[in-house]
Amino acid sequence: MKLKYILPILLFALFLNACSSDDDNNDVEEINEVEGLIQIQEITNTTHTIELFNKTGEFKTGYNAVSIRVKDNTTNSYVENASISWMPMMQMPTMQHSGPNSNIVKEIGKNTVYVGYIVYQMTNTDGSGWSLTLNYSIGGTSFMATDTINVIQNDTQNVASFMGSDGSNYIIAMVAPNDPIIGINDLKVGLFKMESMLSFPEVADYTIMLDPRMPGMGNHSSPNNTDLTYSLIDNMYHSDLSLTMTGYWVLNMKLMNSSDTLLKGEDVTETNVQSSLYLELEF
Ligand SMILES: [Cu+2]
Repeated sequence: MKLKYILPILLFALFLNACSSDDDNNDVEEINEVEGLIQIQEITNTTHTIELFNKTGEFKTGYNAVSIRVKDNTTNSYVENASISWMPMMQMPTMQHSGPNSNIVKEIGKNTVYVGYIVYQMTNTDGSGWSLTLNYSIGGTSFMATDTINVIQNDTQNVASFMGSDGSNYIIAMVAPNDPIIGINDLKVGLFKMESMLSFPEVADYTIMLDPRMPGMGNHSSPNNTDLTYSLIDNMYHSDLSLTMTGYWVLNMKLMNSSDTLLKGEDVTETNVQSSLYLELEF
């Protein structure tokens, strides 16, 4: 075959090859947008499968960050333009109640993943009691999916419900650190007011005084802790938490409202070894 025939064939082959490799790179479905996460559960209805993920694959009492995908049951593709809300509910013997939960937003930089959080303030010993309802709309059409969920009791007290001296009920939940270190940790805590059985808004501009202690070692404290203050950036409370060694710590707290009135908690003294408001941590 003469060169003038071979050259066009070669070029055409190169062109085809370039096209097909381009196609591979642009295939969004090939990118795993939930890499590093474990599926907790799927909640399905006739049209969609709602996939729930987090780092452990389990709901536990306390603060739970949740990643969500919505799969179209007909096309098996993930919905990119859903607007989603949710309502966790716990059925108790004589009443039902929800818990603190965030709005659900599209995760920045992702096409198919939506994120939010739920705080479960309690659960039954067998993990039963809670259900999760998702209301969502896609292109103006509304859908609903609901199912029971399993919520396991966390080993340590990472969430607490209490009544303040103002007569209001509050929920406090530890958000971070997830992996504590010896040294200064970024402590992050959510504070919510129980306005009703269904409404638990974030509380702004209070102060939470912090006194971490090790009950197993003479109730010693640690240096360079700071009190928790409110941040408008994430609507959570932040402070420096100093942990001088591994083991079991009690984070004693005192909650002050925005006019510095004590709502809950006491100083730790020789005679009062623990505040009535505390969270626990073990590492
Ligand atoms: Cu309950």
